[in-house]
Amino acid sequence: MVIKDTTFITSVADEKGFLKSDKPIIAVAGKSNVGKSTFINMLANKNKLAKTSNTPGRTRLVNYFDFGDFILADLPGYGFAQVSKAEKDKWARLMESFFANTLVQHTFSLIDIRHDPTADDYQMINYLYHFHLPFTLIATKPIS
Ligand SMILES: Nc1nc2c(ncn2[C@@H]2O[C@H](COP(=O)(O)OP(=O)(O)O)[C@@H](O)[C@H]2O)c(=O)[nH]1
Ligand SMILES: [Mg+2]
Repeated sequence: MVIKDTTFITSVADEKGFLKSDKPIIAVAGKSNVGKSTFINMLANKNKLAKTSNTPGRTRLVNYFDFGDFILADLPGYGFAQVSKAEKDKWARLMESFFANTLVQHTFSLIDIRHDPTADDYQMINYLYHFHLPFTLIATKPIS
């Protein structure tokens, strides 16, 4: 498959906005700051398709990108320490609703290879495994 033109589609903050598409949807999951946006930019061969940041973000948005033959959904990061229990619950509800309402063909689950997987990483992988959702683990930050 050749990825030619890639465009940002939209950011969605709640389940009412989840995208329905005839194209296959591939999700990108991982903790905040693991390198999800960097990974998406690498696939697109663009620097600024997805916004990257040095500081773990608090935004709870699903960002959609059109990759031509498929759609990439950049999922909100998890595991950000300074987040309240209420915000964590909100994230969990948003993600459950995303996977329940989106026909996700595949998930790239990004893990920072410099550290052991976190409890949240295990939870994410267990979730995908439990619901028989096909996924690939991607190790990020091999060189720091
Ligand atoms: N050393 C190193 N830094 C990376 C790598 N991937 C991402 N980063 C950096 O990690 C930070 C967070 O990346 P970002 O893509 O915004 O993470 P996101 O929150 O998961 O979308 C940025 O400063 C990136 O430049 C990598 O493979 N190696
Ligand atoms: Mg990001």
